[in-house]
Amino acid sequence: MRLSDGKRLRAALGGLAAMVAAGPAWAQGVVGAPTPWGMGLQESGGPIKDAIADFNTLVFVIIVAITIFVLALLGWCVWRYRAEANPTPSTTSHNTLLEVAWTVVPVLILVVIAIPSFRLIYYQDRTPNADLTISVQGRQWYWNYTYPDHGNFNFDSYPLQEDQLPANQRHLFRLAVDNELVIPVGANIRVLTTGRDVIHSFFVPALGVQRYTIPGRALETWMRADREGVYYGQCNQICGTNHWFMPIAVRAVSPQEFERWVAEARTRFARAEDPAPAVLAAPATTDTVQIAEARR
Ligand SMILES: [Cu+2]
Repeated sequence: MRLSDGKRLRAALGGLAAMVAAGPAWAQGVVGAPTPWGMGLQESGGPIKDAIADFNTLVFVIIVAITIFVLALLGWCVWRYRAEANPTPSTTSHNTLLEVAWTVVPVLILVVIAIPSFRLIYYQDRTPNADLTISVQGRQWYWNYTYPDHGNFNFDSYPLQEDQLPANQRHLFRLAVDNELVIPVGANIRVLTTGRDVIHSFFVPALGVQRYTIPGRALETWMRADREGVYYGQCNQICGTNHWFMPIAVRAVSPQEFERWVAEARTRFARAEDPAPAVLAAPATTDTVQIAEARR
């Protein structure tokens, strides 16, 4: 009996350890999402975010070092040159060596920041070897995704209302959508962005991707997810009344699962060629929820 109790305890502890290692149940499968009281950057899901995180660390170290140095210098001046210890104030107004130093040193620090900064800008700008292309269109107030390499099917992606989410996923309100943008894990995705009405911005922090979606203009960027899971983002260019409710969900799956999804999606979204229903032309004051529901 005791042995079986011990076994049960061990099994429970093992289960608990596995749960802790895997994160809370609601977060399983989720890789990129904001966390309560999160202070740092979101966990990285791919190479661009890794590069951004590295750059962030470099700049953070420099900032902390400068802050400590200035604070120490200030403290030393206050102490060393206080009136009590220094009754006759110095009348020094120039010091060539000091002036050269405090000009050259900041320039060097800026160069140290600028080189990796420019390298990062060009790295995230576009990929020279894209495995597939996805077109993203921002609309008031939802997203539309097209897969030109897979028969050009396209579909809309609307936010889910709070009561549409399972009870243990309510915290994903304002992040979860009905139709996620599905990508194969490990693939370099060329992302082309356009806008239909006003300027929006496609932003998925854990993948380190952000690009404006501008009407009448196609912009390019890229992303890659190295881990399977869901990466959440939001429109981050103020675009009207419902800007706050324009989430993005990117689901990274295995290449095999992606092929299966494509085959199914091509059938499911075959109606994509249909003209948009008239309800979309409703005035901006119409509740987007109603528009979203009418569209479904
Ligand atoms: Cu917006």
